[in-house]
Amino acid sequence: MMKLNTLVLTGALALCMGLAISTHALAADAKPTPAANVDTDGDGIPDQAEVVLGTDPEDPDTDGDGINDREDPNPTFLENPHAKDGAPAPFVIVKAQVEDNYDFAKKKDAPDHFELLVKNNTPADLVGFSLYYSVTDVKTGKVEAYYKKLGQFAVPGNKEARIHFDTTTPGPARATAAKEAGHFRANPNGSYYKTTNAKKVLFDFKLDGYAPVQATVEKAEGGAETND
Ligand SMILES: [Ca+2]
Ligand SMILES: [Ca+2]
Ligand SMILES: [Ca+2]
Ligand SMILES: [Ca+2]
Repeated sequence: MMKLNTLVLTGALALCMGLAISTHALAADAKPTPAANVDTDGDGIPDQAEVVLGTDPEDPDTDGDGINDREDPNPTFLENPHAKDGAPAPFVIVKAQVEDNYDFAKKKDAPDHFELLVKNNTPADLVGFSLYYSVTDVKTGKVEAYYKKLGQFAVPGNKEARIHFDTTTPGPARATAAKEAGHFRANPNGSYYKTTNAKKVLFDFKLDGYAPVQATVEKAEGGAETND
């Protein structure tokens, strides 16, 4: 079974790499593309092939399951790793948004992205969150899922905090955006950004040692990748 998966993956990769190379060859006459064979994240898949595969060229493990994109039989899916039980969470999800977002810091509309508003119900700061989320394409039934540990992201005692999954820009702009508190990277080649079909999004948000808290939200057809 592993061998079959590997063969299938290798075939898909060869196809994608072939597409990337032929695209480059066509473009080469008009304008050389020096970045054609660049593998920014070092996972063994060139950036251009990652676009075709639907994986993230700036993340060697797009779905966060610990398996490198090149070795992962399904690089944009994993089962939910969160334990279902545990003590009641000391926070609530106030709001889950997938479109019509508003950047409160910059006081203007932001491009559609995932966003959670979380409220800490205790006086102590909370740190140690992880998020599992799935995106189901209502039209095709295809499901993508991702897992992220949110590192030092903190929700201050008795306060609210926003978490944005909107860092999809490449290169230096990404590095700048990643430094903003509460902003995390999302797969720029995932279905959320690449198709305008309606989506169902499930968030499973967990603080270490506690039961997860879930929220679901539906994204209407159309509107992907554009500002409100
Ligand atoms: Ca790569
Ligand atoms: Ca990658
Ligand atoms: Ca993976
Ligand atoms: Ca996977």
